[in-house]
Amino acid sequence: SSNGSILNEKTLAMIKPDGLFGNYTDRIKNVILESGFIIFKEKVVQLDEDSAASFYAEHSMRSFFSSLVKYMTSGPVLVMVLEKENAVADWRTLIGPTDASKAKISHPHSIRALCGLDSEKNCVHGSDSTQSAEREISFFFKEVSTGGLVTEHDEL
Ligand code: RTP
Ligand code: MG
Repeated sequence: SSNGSILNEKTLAMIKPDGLFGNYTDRIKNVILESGFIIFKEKVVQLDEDSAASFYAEHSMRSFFSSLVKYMTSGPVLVMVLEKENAVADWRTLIGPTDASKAKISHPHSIRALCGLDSEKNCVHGSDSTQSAEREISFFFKEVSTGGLVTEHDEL
């Protein structure tokens, strides 16, 4: 359906293990809601090695990959489907640059500046494109369609 595909764009947001351990969930959710997003779906998940590796498969050849998988499996994560006009780009702007230590200087009001530590432990994730958002939302929420409508699939 084309209904609301622009006005109701969706993105996948995640509070990573350091964000949950550090008790940043409420502060991050306040930023999300104050910025006009709707939290369409949310759940807490403990990733295992296979699922973390699969989620970040695009980085499987990078030197930091095994460290990234270890980090992402170090505790539970909170995954959220956020909905808003221009959700993908606007959430990426809110979280700030990947390296949280640099974010603290260049983007002091970003979420990564608030709760991140360095180039790995950066406390939040955001889809980097509408295509990634579609893949990542269905990775965690099989029942959500990114077309703006919810499709409930009958499981046989
Ligand atoms: P994310 O996918 O988590 O939203 O982060 P991003 O787009 O800003 O950065 P990306 O390049 O996709 O990297 C994914 C995650 O891998 C970890 N990382 N570690 N040690 C390093 O140099 C390094 N570089 C990236 C971070 O946790 C990053 O968010
Ligand atoms: Mg990324």
